[in-house]
Amino acid sequence: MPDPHCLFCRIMRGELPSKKVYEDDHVYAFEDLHPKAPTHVLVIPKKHIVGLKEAEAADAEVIGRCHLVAAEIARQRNIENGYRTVLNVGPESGQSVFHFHVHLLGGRRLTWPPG
Ligand code: DGP
Repeated sequence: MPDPHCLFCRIMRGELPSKKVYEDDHVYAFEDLHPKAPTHVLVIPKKHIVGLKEAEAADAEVIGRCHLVAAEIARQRNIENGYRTVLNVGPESGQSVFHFHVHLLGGRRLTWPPG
């Protein structure tokens, strides 16, 4: 069920503006408001899932779909020489929005390990 108060549910429903990159029946992708790389896209399931640690077995398919959408966006943007998909899990990792999202970061050299 969508959460009426969730920021990303509201973005996905078009109640708040976003720069849409991709949409299908299960997944929505949009430009991050505060990009950390030339490509910084957020890929979210339309189902409200709080985060990876709250995900259930039934969410496996849509979590996989989110990653495959990220890979397709990277292909279209010609950043396949090096990009990163990131899940921040829990407040101490930097998760600030509690609707599962894959960060797709690329278009510049990425350092390892992330901070
Ligand atoms: P995280 O810190 O992993 O929970 O990532 C949340 C991301 O969401 C962060 O990179 C900034 C982005 N963000 C927060 N609010 C908005 C918004 O209103 N619109 C868009 N496009 N991105 C947002």
